Amino acid sequence: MYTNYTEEMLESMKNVAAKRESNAAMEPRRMTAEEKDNLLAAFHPDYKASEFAELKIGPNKGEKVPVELASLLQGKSRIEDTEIDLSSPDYDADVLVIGGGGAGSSAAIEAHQAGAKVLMVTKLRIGDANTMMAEGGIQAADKPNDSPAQHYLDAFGGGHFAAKPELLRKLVTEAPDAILWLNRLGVEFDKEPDGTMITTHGGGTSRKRMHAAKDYSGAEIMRTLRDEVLNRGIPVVDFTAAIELILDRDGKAAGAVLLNMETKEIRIARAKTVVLATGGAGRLHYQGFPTSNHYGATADGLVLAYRAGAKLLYADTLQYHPTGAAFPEQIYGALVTEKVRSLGAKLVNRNGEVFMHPLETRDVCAASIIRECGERNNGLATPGGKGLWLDTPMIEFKNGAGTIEKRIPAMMRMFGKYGIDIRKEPILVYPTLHYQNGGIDITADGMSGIQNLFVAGEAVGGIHGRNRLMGNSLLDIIVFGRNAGVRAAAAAKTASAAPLSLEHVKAFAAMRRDAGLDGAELSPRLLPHYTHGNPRAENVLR
Ligand code: MEZ
Repeated sequence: MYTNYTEEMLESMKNVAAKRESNAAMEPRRMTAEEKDNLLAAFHPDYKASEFAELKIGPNKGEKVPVELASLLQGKSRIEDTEIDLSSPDYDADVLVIGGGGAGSSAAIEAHQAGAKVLMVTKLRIGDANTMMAEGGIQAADKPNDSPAQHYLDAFGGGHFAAKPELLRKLVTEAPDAILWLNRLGVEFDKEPDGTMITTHGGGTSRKRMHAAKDYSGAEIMRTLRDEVLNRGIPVVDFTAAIELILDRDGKAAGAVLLNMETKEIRIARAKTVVLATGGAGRLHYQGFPTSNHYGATADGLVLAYRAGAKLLYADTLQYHPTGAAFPEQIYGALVTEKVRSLGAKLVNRNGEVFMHPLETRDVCAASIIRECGERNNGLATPGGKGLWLDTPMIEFKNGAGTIEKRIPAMMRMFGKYGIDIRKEPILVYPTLHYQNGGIDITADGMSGIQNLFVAGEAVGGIHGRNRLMGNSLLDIIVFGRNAGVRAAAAAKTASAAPLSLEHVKAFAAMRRDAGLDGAELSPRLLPHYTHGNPRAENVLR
């Protein structure tokens, strides 16, 4: 047993153990739509008006986004005071892919498959991305009792009916093929001895359609995609961030200004088309939340695209994963996969009481935990704040000994490192910043408002509406990553070769001055402040 539990935790664990049997047997009721609406309005961080600021310039002028994001979107370009020579680019490609995660890799593979000369640039290394950190699985309606239409209804409702229908339709209809593609590339999905895919529920799903590789599904997918990119010989320039997009004189995307993260040298990449796959924003720590995200998740793509004139959609909505690790403090904010609840663990307060259905959608579940720990004062103090129990021993109580080691070994290991045996002890959890629901507005062909600028993965807004269901992100990086690669390669065939330009950067700087936005915040941020801009700072490369 972990030795640093507080007295309060030890006492409370006795309540949890005493009620485990009766809690395991009960089926908590689902909240009504009205209860959910009231709960969200009162407790979900997206509704905390003081944490949002109105944009004063740019395509979304007048709309509200988190204060940290507003500051970056309206920030000062890293090249504002530098003369950039565009006359002899360092790299030339048909398709420039910015970002080395799952979406960028899928795009690179498909563009290469279509015959394009592809170049991938990535701020850290290929695979240092949120894809690698995804755990619980990827959704696809490929079982006889399910259908893409059913998948659509679940995701549309879960996203508060705000998803762009054409994007969500594409997501769910192309999901079965995404699984086949990954399977063919070599992803080791969990299967029955006869080869049938094992599928489970996630929050808000009406059918079991979560395909997983134990609880390291993202790492398994990323491993496979990375191998494919490297085996194809696609050039990958790592430790190299895009710090501005380059347009051509006609306003079409035509490359990027790059920064070597180690030497700080500037490089120029010219391309016929660009795929932006820069991921999310967890490392901006909105509202002071910890995060389950990779160190590179600093919303760079949103900044670059916004400055170049692309519109954002739902940039005011974030996902707080209900179960971040709240204790011990060494793993504060790390993801405790929803699969733990899919396998039967319930959320329990300090008195050992089940206070909600464990598979409500994420926004509802997170808000409910925040209420339980806050207004209702039924949480426990942790070094980082508060938390309440996720009763993991209930999994084996319901499904038999050995289930945890077989189905969620990464969770067992993460807590086991600190002497916590999740088969015997419940774990403390609290919401952690997990996902950027909003992002760059795209059409179903993956193109942003800027011609020849394609976007894929977490940098896109609108696929999921205002809340995303578990497993639909690993899915969207594949569906929209592949799509962006195919479309970008096709568009590259007819792209004209107009001269390169950074006039939009100058124009944006002028807008900032006119709006009195003279703050010195340099953007994109590239890495969180606490790494001091050093990609080799401790833990950044894990
Ligand atoms: O889609 C996700 O965010 C996911 C699968 C997370 C998890 O809980 O494992």
